[in-house]
Amino acid sequence: MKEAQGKTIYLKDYLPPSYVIDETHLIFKLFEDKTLVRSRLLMRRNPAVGQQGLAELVLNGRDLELEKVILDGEVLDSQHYTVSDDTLVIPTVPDSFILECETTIKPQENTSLEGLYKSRVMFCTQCEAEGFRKITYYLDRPDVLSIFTTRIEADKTLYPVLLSNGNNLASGDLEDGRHFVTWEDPFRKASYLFALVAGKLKSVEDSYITCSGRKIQLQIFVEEKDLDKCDFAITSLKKAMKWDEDVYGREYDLDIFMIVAVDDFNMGAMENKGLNIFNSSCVLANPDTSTDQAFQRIEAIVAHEYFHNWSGNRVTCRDWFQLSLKEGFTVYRDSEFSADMGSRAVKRIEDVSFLRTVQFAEDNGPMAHSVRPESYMEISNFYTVTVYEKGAEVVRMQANLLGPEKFRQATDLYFQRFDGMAVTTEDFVQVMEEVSGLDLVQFRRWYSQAGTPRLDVSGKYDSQLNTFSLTISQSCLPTPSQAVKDPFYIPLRMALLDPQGKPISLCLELNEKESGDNDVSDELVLHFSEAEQTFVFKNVIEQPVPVLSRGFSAPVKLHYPYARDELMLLIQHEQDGFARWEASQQLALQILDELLLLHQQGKALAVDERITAAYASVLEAAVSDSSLDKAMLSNLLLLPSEAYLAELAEEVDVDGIHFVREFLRRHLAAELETKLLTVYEDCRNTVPYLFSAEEIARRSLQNTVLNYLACLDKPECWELIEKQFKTANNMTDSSAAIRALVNNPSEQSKALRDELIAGFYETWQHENLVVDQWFSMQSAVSAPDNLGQIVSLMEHPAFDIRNPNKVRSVIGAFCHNNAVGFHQLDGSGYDFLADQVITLNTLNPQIASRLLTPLTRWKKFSTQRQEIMKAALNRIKETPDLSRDVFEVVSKSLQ
Ligand code: B3K
Ligand code: ZN
Repeated sequence: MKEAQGKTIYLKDYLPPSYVIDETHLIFKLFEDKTLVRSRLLMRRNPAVGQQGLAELVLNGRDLELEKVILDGEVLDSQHYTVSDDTLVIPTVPDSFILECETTIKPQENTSLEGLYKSRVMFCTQCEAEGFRKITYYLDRPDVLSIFTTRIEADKTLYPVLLSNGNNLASGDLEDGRHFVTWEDPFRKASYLFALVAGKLKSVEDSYITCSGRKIQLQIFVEEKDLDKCDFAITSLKKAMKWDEDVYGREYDLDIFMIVAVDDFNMGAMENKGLNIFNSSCVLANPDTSTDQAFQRIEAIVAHEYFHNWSGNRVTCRDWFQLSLKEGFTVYRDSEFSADMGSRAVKRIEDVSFLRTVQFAEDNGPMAHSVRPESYMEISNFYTVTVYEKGAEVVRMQANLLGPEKFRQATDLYFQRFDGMAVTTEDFVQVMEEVSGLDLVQFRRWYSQAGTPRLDVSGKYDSQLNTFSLTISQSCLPTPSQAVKDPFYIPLRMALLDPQGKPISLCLELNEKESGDNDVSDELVLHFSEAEQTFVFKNVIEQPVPVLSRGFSAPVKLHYPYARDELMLLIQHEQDGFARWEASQQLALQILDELLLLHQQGKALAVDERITAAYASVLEAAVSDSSLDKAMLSNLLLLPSEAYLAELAEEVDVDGIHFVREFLRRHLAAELETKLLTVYEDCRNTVPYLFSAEEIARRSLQNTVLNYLACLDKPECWELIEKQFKTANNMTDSSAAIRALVNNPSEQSKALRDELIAGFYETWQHENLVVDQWFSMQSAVSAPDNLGQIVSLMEHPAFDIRNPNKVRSVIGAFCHNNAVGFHQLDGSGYDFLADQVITLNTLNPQIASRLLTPLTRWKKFSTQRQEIMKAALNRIKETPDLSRDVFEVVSKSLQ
């Protein structure tokens, strides 16, 4: 193990920088074998630290060949500085000075996709979090803000387009067929927001007039073949710009906003100032090649990156422990934007499903950390669902506590007070407190304590006193380095329904300490903050049914012993879309649990037909009332996913979960066949594709129903599927036809699936992003012997282990989403993943480390599986030259 590999960085050790960089001037000379980087930094001692700071200058740098260091015009002799793997140290510098460095880097050999690298024919950068240090020596930390100018020189034929942040200052021709462009970004920014792109790119252009009447030029740069897939992203960008003006009063600042699509990219996109770089899968779309889900994802990600211009770029993080300051807040902002663009209730359902499946599992695993982590070895490992999605829930709770007006006042103050600064989550909460007058002392535990709180709730109706008492207790399991948790403050937006499903006027008996809003209304927020509390409602004349968390008002696990008839009542009558859906999930969960127990005991499976009745009424409503939101209805028909069932289980019975869930799907399909067919016919439509909330909802319901019909194993249903595939005028419908067949083991289903999959490739082999979908459909096939298929997909000419999208669509889709295939008892899936992680460890540590997640969850499985999973982890751990990324995850998960 290298020394740097196991080094832990702690939040408590944070020190402000000893030096600041007022100006950063960069010159890049791009060549086919190397790039020369010359930096000129105008630096001085940090006045906020004064002489107390370190006198020596320590710059970060990695994988750089240092050619020359010049201090105030004098070339430094090598005895006046020291270079290590990670730093350049100059022991003595004046209080104010100009430092120039010349370095050589090899973007062509950079497979980590961090720093400056080559993606196919173009140069591009990814600097967050610590990639800038792979470009030049620098104070590569988010609290060092500088004005950047960047000159790029390159061959004019190969790289006619040269881009960086800010405004184009100058351009011109050079000798030998080369040219240059100089960019200046007038806004001070941290190095993680630096970007450079060079390539033979074409652009789609548009403009946007801001609320103050300024005209902003909008450009999306792509390879020529993708010019037909930019319109949607441009439209999304304009919607996001308008929304941020309307909802947050935020106007764009530069005169130009550029997006570049890149094929090789480690994540979704990056908010570099004025020059966002996107994974091509998160920006390129047209109806022929993209599903509704892909469109919605693009709309959300374009908005997310755009929103970062204020929540991230203008106001940034003091250190990387504060990452959720920008990410949690920006996810909250983008989810509200999406809610406003489409169906609010459905967006909430989707977000909560994701949170509960993925984030709750993270909270329960070896990498569990708080929204503001205390320590890390490799910061790239902390771009997590906890920092992003749970962080967004924590902002949402504050927004709800303050209410819309106060929250807007608070965000206005936050942006105004901290504009151009690097701040902390504490600064954010303080502003919320200052504006609202609320005491958020206990609330802050959401930032500092890891783990998902569990709430056990019981209800007691007293028909003599006409009271209903809710007793709630909270607990939270230990997480690494946090054995004991203090109670969280948990807001519960709740209601009580009478036996007819009507909300009751709530009158809460207040104790010595006020613990709830006292206004009489149908709904109130319980302020639950102690280990255990009882809330008593007066004037309740009949036994009520409680609704405990409308809109999922806090990220907790709620346990209430609902009787099934109570759930049926909520499914029929509850007015909050999320809570209604939640009741249907609870009903399905109870029934699936019961089936699993019967299956494990070797008994015959019998289904409680109340679920069939509930689904029947949803299907009837779909036909009888065209005003209902079909996306909501589609969600009401979805059984909890295998991944969520696994998350909820003490010990995951992989095959049992798959078996009973499929059994229930088939049972519902058989019982509801006629109704399903009616809804399918009702939803089928051959009008030209339209991306609208209503049309997306229609297709969603149609394809959910098709999924059930596919379970019936009937020739008529195969015909339907084949017909949908062949006549579809959009990717949503044609790929849904294939996906309807992935879980069906029957021979006819397999034969049809193979035929459609072959046809799909035939049609789309020239479209890189569609080929990714083609890969992932096959990786999702839930068959015990699917690993062989995965191995052969990796030999397909279109597969490339250096391309993260390909890795995700084959290896990721199999190991993360195909439990039955991955968790084979012979350990073949685990060995396969270990092999891939070991290969990727050298090529791309970030991707290697992310892929590892399913193995780290070994504690959730049977002892037999645990042993083989641990053996695979140990094999990875023994690999020489393990990257810091993989080392951190593998060592923490074996502790
Ligand atoms: N801020 C980037 C993520 C960078 C990830 C670095 N490993 C994208 C985003 O959250 O918008
Ligand atoms: Zn972000």
